Amino acid sequence: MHCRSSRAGLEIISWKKMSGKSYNVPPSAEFVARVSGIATMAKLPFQETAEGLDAAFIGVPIDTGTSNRPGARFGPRQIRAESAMLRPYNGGTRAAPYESLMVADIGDVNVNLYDLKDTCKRIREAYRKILKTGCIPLTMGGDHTIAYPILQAVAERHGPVGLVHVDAHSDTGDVILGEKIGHGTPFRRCVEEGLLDCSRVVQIGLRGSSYSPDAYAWSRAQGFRVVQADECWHKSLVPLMAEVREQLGAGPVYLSFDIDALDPAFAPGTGTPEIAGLTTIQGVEIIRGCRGLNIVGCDLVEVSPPYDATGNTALLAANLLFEMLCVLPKIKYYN
Ligand SMILES: [Mn+2]
Repeated sequence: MHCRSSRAGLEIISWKKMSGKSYNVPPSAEFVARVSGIATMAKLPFQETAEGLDAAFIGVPIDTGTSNRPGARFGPRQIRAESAMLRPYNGGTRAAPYESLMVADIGDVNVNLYDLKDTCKRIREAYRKILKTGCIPLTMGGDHTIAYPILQAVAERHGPVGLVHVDAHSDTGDVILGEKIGHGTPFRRCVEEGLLDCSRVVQIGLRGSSYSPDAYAWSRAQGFRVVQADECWHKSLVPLMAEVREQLGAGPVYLSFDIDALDPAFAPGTGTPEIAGLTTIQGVEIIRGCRGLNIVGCDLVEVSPPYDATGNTALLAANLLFEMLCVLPKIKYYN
């Protein structure tokens, strides 16, 4: 290892590898104090644009689409703070993301907290620019509204995409309080606009009380596979993910992970919690089970730090985002 950082700032740290390429690598806490420096995701360097990157962490700090507890606008900041614990290798899968891809934190979309529709426009335009460079965005939300404009930009580049949607809610509502745009409607809007390849969509973790006896009928009618949380209880999700990989095939896939898919015992800091959810282990199994898919973008949404008294929800989110990075195409594994 070669470490060029002499102070606790944000100098680019790089390892030269046998391939002759060098990549951004977070500084090791053996040499640079974990708590030092400006908070970026995983203590990666910050850069202004996605130029030259294979993957980028980006924040979308809004909660103006939220129907219940607000606070997700603080999600990206808190996830970055808790991400200081992340080390460069995946101890479970032996993935080596920073020997495979050039990754940085490219900051936040400049959202309009007073106008959700304008925010959606700003998100779409920001992601158009990111995707044009060939970079894969790993997004820190923000409430789930953001998946809609992100998927507009993603589908513009890749065509209709497959979707792995992990969530307590289907987010396929039509209108809420007279509004088409909100955190309960993004995937309805995506279907209407042809952004999804509906036979390659799976929703995992859905649960909770509902407004009708079959709350997920609309999803199923579109061709989505719906895996309710009840079907996941007490089980490993490794077999499920083998089926998901078969269903989604080789085409482009977007991964959208709402932290409320997990039980509030694990992730209390969120806007619309539902009991009897997935475990942390199942969440990791889902993401690791996406290895081999042609992932073109990921998000982790709905972390609400004001309801996250221990910081554990944001810590969990940071780790899930790292797991997402570890299953992107072309990642090197030491096994
Ligand atoms: Mn959601």
